[in-house]
Amino acid sequence: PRLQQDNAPVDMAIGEYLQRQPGRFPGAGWRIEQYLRRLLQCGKKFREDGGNRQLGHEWLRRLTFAGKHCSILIIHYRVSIMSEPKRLFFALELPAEAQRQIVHWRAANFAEDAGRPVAADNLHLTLAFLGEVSADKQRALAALAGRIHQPGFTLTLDDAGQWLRSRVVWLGTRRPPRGLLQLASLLRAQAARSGCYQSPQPFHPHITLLREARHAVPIPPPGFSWTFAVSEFVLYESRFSRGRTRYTALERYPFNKES
Ligand code: 3AM
Repeated sequence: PRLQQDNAPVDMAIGEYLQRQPGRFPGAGWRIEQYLRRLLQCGKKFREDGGNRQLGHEWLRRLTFAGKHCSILIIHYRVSIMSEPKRLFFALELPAEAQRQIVHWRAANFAEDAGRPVAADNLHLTLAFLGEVSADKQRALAALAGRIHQPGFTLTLDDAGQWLRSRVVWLGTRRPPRGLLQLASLLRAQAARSGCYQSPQPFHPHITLLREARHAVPIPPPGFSWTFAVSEFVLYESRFSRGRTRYTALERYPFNKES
């Protein structure tokens, strides 16, 4: 086999494998894990070094070994991920500039001990929470979402508050656009019909800013506002790993351009 400087697909599969919690594969799993870690390091060094021959040969030797002995494990791992239920929700993403400004505003207006701040790139407006969803159900829900046709809308975030019961401080809108309410209501109805439990509480569009806000915190007086155009909604996966929640966009659904 030829030495290739770019072996991204292999690195990606191994990287993903290593991200999983240790102990998923009993027996020789941890040995293979150590081996793969060294393999990744070796490939990284080889690339950084601009193709040093000796490193390259070591990497190739390790890759060949991994190819023989680890590919079955990696395939098992991939299949197990694909068939695991995922925690999903539909939401609106915030433009990067709005995220930046909101995080800045939050830092200036809330005490550090007010609650646990949601990371900037995790800020979102939930439309429908789906819960743990199998691959089949995900396909069905994604197909239904893909059939939604509606024009985009403009969202103004000019309201804030706290829910003591769920311990969150949120940012919202005083006049929710009709398009937003329609979209959430449709996604929730589709979710409910597909067997995803939907909370009976009315939809209150909000962006969670702080979690674990146990005590009442002073809410900044009106006067703040962010306005942006919303041109799509997103299906997100929520994963908890290494002590933090990560949201990954799985599919994007652009609104109709015209109107
Ligand atoms: O947009 P926020 O942060 O309010 O609270 C969870 C988060 O909403 C909510 O779904 C969003 C993405 O995780 N969520 C989590 N579990 C839920 C549940 N059982 C839930 N919403 C309703 N029911």
